[in-house]
Amino acid sequence: MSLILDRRTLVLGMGATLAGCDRLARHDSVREALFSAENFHKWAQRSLMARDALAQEFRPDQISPFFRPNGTANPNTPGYKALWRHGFADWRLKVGGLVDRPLSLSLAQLHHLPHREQITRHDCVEGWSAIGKWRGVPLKLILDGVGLRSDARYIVFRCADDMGGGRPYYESIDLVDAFHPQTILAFALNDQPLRVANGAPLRLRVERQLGYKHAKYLMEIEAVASLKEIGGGKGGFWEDHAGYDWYAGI
Ligand SMILES: Nc1nc2c(c(=O)[nH]1)N[C@H]1C(S)=C(S)[C@@H](COP(=O)(O)O)O[C@H]1N2
Ligand SMILES: [Mo]
Repeated sequence: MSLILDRRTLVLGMGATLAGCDRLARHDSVREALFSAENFHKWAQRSLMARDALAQEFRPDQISPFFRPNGTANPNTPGYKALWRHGFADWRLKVGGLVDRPLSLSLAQLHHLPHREQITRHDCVEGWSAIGKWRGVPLKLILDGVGLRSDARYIVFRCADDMGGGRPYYESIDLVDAFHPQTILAFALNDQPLRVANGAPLRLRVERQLGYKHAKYLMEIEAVASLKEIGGGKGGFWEDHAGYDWYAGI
């Protein structure tokens, strides 16, 4: 299938491709890979949209009066409480892994980098949505700054909240989403510094994916070649513990 003109052509083209693959698809594992909902979803979304297509942005009058917190609403660990008590002046975002120049960034340093502002809708897998205005630093700026090595394939986010047994929340995205213009490290919601409930002092916004990908309480960003060694190997806390899809495109 070369040129994708519209949904109809896409479906027709796909039929032909799959018919050609019929012999191959008789093998169970190949069939599973070809037809798994997750792979299809990811492939279809990537094929139908330009890779840098923007998520919808909204008008200021559409902002939800209250941005409901979900998941951890306060990490409440001794370490986090100490950071909070000092207004996050001692907090640092570590950026490392497969990069040329690892970094440690303070909130003040992040405030001095170029910002992006976007009014977007957050969709939680549990069935609620909220529109909020986010301000933060494009992740691309940080990744360009540290210099990704050529073997880096994913960006992993580690958070301050303890999900049990000392395991922090974590998430990961691929480089397409990492360099997407609306992927930002947000420190403000609706013109206020991020509240603890919404992920203070810094959280990820990755606007074309569901809520659980938007890691709150960021502590560390790591560039990796594979997700196999991260947590249970599926790339995120809920992916590992509840079977959520790693690619949660909306
Ligand atoms: N560190 C951390 N990040 C997290 C979560 C969490 O529990 N801990 N919950 C996720 C889920 S399921 C959602 S819907 C959003 C909720 O963001 P909000 O609290 O700002 O509404 O954060 C996501 N990021
Ligand atoms: Mo969620």
